[in-house]
Amino acid sequence: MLKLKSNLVLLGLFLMATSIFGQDVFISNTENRNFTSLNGKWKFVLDPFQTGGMGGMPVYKNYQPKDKSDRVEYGFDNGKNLWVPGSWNIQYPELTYFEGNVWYRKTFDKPDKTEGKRYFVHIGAANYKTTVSFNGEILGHHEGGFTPFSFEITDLLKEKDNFLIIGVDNARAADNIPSKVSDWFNHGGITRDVKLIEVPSTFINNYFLSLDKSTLNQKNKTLKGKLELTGGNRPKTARILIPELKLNQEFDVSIDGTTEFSINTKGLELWSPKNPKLYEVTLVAGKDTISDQIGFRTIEAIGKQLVLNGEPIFLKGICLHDENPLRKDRANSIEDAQLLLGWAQELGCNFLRLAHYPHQEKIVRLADKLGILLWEELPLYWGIQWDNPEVLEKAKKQYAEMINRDYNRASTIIWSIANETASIPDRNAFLGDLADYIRTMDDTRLLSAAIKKDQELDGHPDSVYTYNDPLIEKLDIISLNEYLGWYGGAPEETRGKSFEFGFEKPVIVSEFGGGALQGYYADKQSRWSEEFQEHLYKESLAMFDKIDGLSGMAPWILVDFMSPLRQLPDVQDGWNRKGLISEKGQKKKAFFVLQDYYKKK
Ligand code: GCB
Repeated sequence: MLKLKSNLVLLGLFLMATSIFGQDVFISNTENRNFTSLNGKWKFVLDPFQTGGMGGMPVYKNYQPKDKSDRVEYGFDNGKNLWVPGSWNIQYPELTYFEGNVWYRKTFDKPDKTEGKRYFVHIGAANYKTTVSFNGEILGHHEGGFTPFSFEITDLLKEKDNFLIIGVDNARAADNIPSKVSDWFNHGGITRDVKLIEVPSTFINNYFLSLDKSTLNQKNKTLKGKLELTGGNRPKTARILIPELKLNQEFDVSIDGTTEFSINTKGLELWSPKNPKLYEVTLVAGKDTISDQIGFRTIEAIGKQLVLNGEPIFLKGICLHDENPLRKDRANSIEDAQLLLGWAQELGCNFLRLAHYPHQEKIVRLADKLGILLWEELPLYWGIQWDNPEVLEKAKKQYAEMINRDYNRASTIIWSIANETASIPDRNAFLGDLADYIRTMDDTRLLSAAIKKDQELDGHPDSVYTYNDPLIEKLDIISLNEYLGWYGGAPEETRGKSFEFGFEKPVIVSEFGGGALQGYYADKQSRWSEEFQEHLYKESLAMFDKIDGLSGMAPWILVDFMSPLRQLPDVQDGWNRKGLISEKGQKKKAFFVLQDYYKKK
């Protein structure tokens, strides 16, 4: 017994270790690289008590009994499969509410022609804590359920029977991001694509291209860029090609692997919702070549106006979760992205708030193609441990992963740093620090946070709503979540209200709304009826429309979404019903109210 216990403690310590073999290199634009998909069926072993080993044996070692007398108390071979990418909760009824650890295993042979190549396992997202091992060695760990990461396996790759074992733990914890309680389903597992990426020994792991703001009004605009190279033997020069602009320019590579450059363009067309112009851009460094489709634009907050490419713009938006309600799974394919963006376009949107965590990269890329502006955020949501410096470090790391992934997407114009967080000194310090950090990484977007008035839960006594959260000082846009008419008060009470802000900044209504069960028709006073929601939308839009400096809206929310917090029988049944579309894809009456408002805007 004692032996077993100490083995488990050792195992725990070992699992805590940082990367041993794997190099945790951030690799962007994986879709346009050479890769083998590792999606599909993976064998799994359930580990509800998160021990990492059964019978004292680490699961990642993939032990098999040597002979008939040997004791091994787990086994992948005769076990069941989980589909990757996908939430485990929807794949077996007994996993519906499972929160704990699951070990996934995939076996594969060495790809052909590996000479001079490096191999990385890239995971689009796994919720929430991940341990990645390969051929019995721990490569490293990752925390955060929505951002990508990769580990190198080059030195461990064998001709035959390689095994990749990934432990994913979705247990909620107070020091996680999000923290213990959130209003969405805690889909566990490897929820996005897994790829085996092949690159030359020295390769371009990331690059950052944008329009130099100061040249917006010039005829010949400048692009600024940064290139990151990984590996020894760096080339002395690299090259950028944009054939449509007749551009083929060489620049010097600096010794540390990170190179900054700028290039002059002639006749550059700007990206905008009306003209989502993307250029084919190719970067070449040594033996590596990578291509991407990139748009160029500027976004600014000037006084109370939001200004895109020098022109004021109104954001006709809606909030969205990264879930396909028809499959009850995390969205993880281009078809899922098309479904959601198709609905948003039908509503008349030019803007989406991707709530409350980084959505799949495919939706961001599709928004680039369709000309839909985006707000992206991390789940810095209810109950975050603001006084915990480790949580701040996690937030910075996850933010860096999101920026590294989406920096080159013209559609993303806003990074939001928090949702509905009370203004207390620890929170202000935490978010202030995070805002400064984000600005050091990216000066091509605006910062915001969804602010909520503290007194909302006590009803809505004031006729003038004043927003003076000190956090706004750090932000470019004031965004507010306001549920008058749903949480406290009746929809008609919106009539006497007005808004005041202690800051000269553009305003976005980042949430408002109310629940309705699609197909339940009654009078407009009846909660949960489509008429109630319709009435609430009419009243709320009239109230918000009067805001001086109103630059956009993103009501809550496009589609009903899964949430364990919502258990009202026959109405919610595990779904947050504030969608304008039901989980079966049927539009509610309020959909048309918003559609009409956007048509006239
Ligand atoms: C909010 C939250 C959102 C919830 C929503 C609601 O303020 O930001 O995550 O789902 O309200 O439905 O109550």
